[in-house]
Amino acid sequence: MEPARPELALVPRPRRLSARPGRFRLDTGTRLRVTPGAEPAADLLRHHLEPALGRRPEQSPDGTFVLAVDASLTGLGEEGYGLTVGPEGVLLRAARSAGLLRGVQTVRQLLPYEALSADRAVADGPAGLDLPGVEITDVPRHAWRGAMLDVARHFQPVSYLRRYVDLLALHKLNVLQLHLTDDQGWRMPVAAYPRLTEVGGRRAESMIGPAGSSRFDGRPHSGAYTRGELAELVAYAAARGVTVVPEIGVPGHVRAALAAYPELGNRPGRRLDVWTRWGVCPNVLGVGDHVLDFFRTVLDEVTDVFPSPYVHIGGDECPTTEWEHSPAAVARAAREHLSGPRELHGWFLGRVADHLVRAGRRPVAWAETGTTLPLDCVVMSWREPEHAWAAARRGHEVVYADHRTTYLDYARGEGPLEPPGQPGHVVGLRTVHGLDLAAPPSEPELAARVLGAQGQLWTEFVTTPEHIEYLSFPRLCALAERLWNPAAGWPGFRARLGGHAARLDALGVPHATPPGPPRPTKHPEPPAHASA
Ligand code: TNX
Repeated sequence: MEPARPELALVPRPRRLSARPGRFRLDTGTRLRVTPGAEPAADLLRHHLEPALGRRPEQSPDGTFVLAVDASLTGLGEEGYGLTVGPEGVLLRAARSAGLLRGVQTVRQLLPYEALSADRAVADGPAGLDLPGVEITDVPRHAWRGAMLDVARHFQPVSYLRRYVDLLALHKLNVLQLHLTDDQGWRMPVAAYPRLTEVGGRRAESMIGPAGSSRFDGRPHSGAYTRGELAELVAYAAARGVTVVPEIGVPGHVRAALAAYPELGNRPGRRLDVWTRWGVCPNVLGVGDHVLDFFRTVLDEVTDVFPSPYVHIGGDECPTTEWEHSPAAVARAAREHLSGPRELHGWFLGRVADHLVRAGRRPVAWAETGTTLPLDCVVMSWREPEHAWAAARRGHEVVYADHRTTYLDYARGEGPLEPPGQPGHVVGLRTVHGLDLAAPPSEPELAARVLGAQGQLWTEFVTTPEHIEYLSFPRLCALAERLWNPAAGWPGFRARLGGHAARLDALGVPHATPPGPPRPTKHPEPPAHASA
């Protein structure tokens, strides 16, 4: 049953929810009672309540709004929580502090919509800041509920990434994969190799239109993060229960790195520019020991900055033609007892994956088929749903990222107002909501290897925050719901989205407004490479 009261139209829908009589009035006198372990959630709640209340709620041992971590609570797992709201008080409980962070987002959604817009205090207005009486017990179905943002094709500053993290957290999404490197740009600072961002962080211009077009915009595009900015983003996301998973792609999609350090390539004397086209670039990494050492150093910096247990190493779309024509690569393949240079792809990824495993991390890679990646890798399957199951059958853990259901760079619909985007499929809201992670009926044991799923926002055609948000919402609402509570059906989701749209409006998310023509991109100065 879908709740009849609009303020109970939560997205994602909680596992169990029942309305209770009465309401709790939050006002400037409301005090929080915070038990040990609940401080991070209390900080987040204070941060979100402050604009609407006009002041930060205080803490007191006899506060009526209780946030409690209670390790003896069973059945709630890492991220589950219980929430009881009645006229006398609020009790938010979880077995782990991550569960409380999810509960705080439920509290935010239960508040009057206008409380979400940070620009005015609403507590003293006629409507006050009421929470409807409710009893919720909520547990997510899947542990990996992600969104990938490609900041390599078009750079976005950390100030914007913080807002994106906030929007993910509101929907209880818990992974932001940052696609930091690609043919068209390198955004991750590496102290040992400053040219990666100095040279690899800027391209002369960008292709207009899809891969294979012949027109270019004539405008340089650049940007890179500082180490301090990334560390701060990681902390900001962690305070919201969001893990930032960095992606450094190898051995293909590396043209920006080749432009910065030609010795990484298969023809070290050749000078390449940072790619200005879209599509699959023929240039890939060489397979000498110095290339592996270079990327080990890069990954050491990455693991220093990003505490995420998972580190993505790319692995997609790697043409092997250069290796087939390179005597050094052919010799390497023979030395490694491979059947030929084509197998260097899996071999290269295996060396890089080993390095991460030794550093205590889990490598993640895009599946080209699901059957060729090193077994240590978590497999992100994007081409065919069947690849997810092929990988799971081999024993991989899997994150489902099928392009037909989760690619947010594809158009939302056929309408004439849809902005130009990646040609290919239309991924409508209902398609995303149709995401189905059920294991094949004859192999139920595979279900346990599916960590979850992720939406992908590739940004070849996406230059502005407005465009990012138009493509992300409400499709990420649908993804979040399927991953949190797959039992909730389409009609109920549609109905609840009506109310939820008012929350997105209050937050200024242009979920219904196609973005206008792209504005000229800014050209920030190259970043300082000092670490923070
Ligand atoms: C394929 S999916 C890619 C990306 C493109 C995307 C465009 C994947 C692992 N590689 O490099 O941006 O298609 O939809």
